[in-house]
Amino acid sequence: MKRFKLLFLFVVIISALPVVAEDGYDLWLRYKPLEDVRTQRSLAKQFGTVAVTGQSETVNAIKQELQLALGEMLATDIIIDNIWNSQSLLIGTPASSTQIESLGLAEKLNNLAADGYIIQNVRIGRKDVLLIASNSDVGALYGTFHLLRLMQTNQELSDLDIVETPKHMQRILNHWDNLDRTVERGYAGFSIWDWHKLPRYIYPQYIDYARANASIGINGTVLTNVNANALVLTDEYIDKAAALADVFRPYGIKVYLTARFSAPIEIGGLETADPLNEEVKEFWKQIANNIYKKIPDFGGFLVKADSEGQPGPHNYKRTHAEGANTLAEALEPHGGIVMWRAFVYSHEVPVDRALQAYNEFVPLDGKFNDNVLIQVKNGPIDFQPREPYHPLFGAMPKTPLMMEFQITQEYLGHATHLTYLAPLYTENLNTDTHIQGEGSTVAKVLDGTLHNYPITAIAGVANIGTDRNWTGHLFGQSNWYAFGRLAWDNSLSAEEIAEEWIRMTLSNDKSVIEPVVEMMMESREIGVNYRTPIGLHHIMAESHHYGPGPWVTGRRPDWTSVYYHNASENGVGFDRTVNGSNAVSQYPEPLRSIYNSVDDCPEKFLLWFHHLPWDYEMKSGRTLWNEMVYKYYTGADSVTWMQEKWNSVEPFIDDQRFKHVKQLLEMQRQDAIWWRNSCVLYFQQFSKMPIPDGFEKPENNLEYYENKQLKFVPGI
Ligand code: GCW
Repeated sequence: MKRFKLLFLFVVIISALPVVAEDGYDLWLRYKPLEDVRTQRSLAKQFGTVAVTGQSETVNAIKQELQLALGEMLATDIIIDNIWNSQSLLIGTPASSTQIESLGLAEKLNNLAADGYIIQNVRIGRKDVLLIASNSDVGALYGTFHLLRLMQTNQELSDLDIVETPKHMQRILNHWDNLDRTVERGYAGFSIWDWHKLPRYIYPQYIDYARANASIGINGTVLTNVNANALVLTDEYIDKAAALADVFRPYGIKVYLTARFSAPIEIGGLETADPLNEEVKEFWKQIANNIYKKIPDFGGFLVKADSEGQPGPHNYKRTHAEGANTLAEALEPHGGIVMWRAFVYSHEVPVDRALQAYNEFVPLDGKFNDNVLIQVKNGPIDFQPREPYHPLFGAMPKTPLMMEFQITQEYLGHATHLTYLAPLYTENLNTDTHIQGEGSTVAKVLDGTLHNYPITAIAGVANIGTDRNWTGHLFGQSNWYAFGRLAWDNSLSAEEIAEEWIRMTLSNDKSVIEPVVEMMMESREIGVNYRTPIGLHHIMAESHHYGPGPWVTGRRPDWTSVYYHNASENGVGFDRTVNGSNAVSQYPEPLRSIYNSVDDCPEKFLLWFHHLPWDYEMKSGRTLWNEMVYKYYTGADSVTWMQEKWNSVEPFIDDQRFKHVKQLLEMQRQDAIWWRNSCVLYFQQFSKMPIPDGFEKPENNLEYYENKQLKFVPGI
């Protein structure tokens, strides 16, 4: 009884202690001591000794993670053995453990894709054992992280029968990092790759980067910007990339590089980069040989060609297929792949930019070598707060298409605004293309279900930098996390991922989970509403893309806002119907007809596909103008609602992270009003209609907003 009282007192004291300050460096791998003391004790007994079978660097990584994680969460020393010796936790492969082999799991494991795993309660002899098994050590590492996640999120560990298999073979981060350590569209400091000090100096951060990625199943990283520098293909830089590859290898992560198409000229001393030229082909083979000598498991090349000034095969009147295949041939003997981007559009081509990638690539279906994937952005323009899905998905059955999502928030408030992107990702992945009847989602194109792609892949443009918390905004971490989780399992919901992340990153307390899930789940729609409601797009400020810029005009129409919103006294919106640019024709039926019809088109895409008069009647009964005003105002007001949600968690989390987010939310509120006022005043010139009663009037005039120029915005 006395002991019980003491324990009770202890618990009270512990919970009354202030929450310790955290700087966010640990991401979702914080491994806090389990709050429930009883569970902690019993798990300490169960997992105090562990068997991790096998011998490899990956097995060592598993052991290190367990030492750290179990040690912290269970507040005890952890003893890890190489062989099973009646421990209650067994991790390994049938090849490394006779016990695992004898459990008859071969069929189950063989049915999984590479690096899939199972977590099961089994009996070995008379012993109840929690088993994590895979056919590969990396799979066992993934399973280990899964178990740790279950513990971090307070899940029950009995009766487990978990079977996990990744939905995409390659799950890749794209770093738009330059060799001088600036990061294009990077808002979290400089590049974490210190090219100058590599290969001799390895930061501990590189290992933590690998751990974080492995914990969510990411298995590839493109180290360099798609606006590429050919230098990275020289021996000096290959050595540097090789040093990173060595750090990442135990965590199952392959290194990729961007290949500048004109490299044969720039570093090869040739006069041409024509992909059909024999010397050029030889150059690429030589580069590939050099790389594989130093990085035997090198993943391959990512290429941006004939796009925004990057050189490409068009310079030599060759097709994208001819360009990609030359690189693919060089990589093929080594097992590498080419990820060739479909983000191409030309200012010389006078057609709607949204049409160009499809027009360029669909005729090339079937013409790419087997180790080429086409990497397609989620929407046909460019990572806008909302876009319909890219019509290439589903239109190239003979060519593996991979997704490119943007994790960094180029158009969604950089590292200043809180925007949880999983709702954007899932909206896109779950869109039904109907190409093979109902249920033909974009996700099923990507994961190979529909066209049986021999390679499947998904990429996300990273938001990582040297900031102590990696992503600038604490909630930027949730986007990295969500990308990885969806890359592994495209059937997860944005909400369940949010909850997982909150539990691991902030707290398991429902006073935190509930308001923060709500806030995260609404945040993207709120961001759409105060920037580009009802299908508006590309109306942000020039070059840095942070603030509003509906007034942007310029020499190159497809880089201006006026081209995209097309506002005049007659109305607003981009006519992409059959009477306009006919972009609708690139979508399969019934989507083509749905998008083409002003009545059927979802209102979230209305001004993407239609040009409509200001008094057009919306489903709400409001005029288009009033609806637009309503969206801008509710969007901006909702940031205050987010602030209230966040304020409510103050008692439950540490001061440092609380204040960090609180300050950023206040900036976001002010910026949202800036967006709202700018856009409403700008469009009002054309609608000539009043801001309806009940909405406060903008405090400044349009001229004020047009003159508001930010200087030195990072990430350009
Ligand atoms: O979104 C645009 C960006 C460019 C980027 C380009 C691309 C890397 O504004 O900064 O360049 O897309 O995806 O290639």
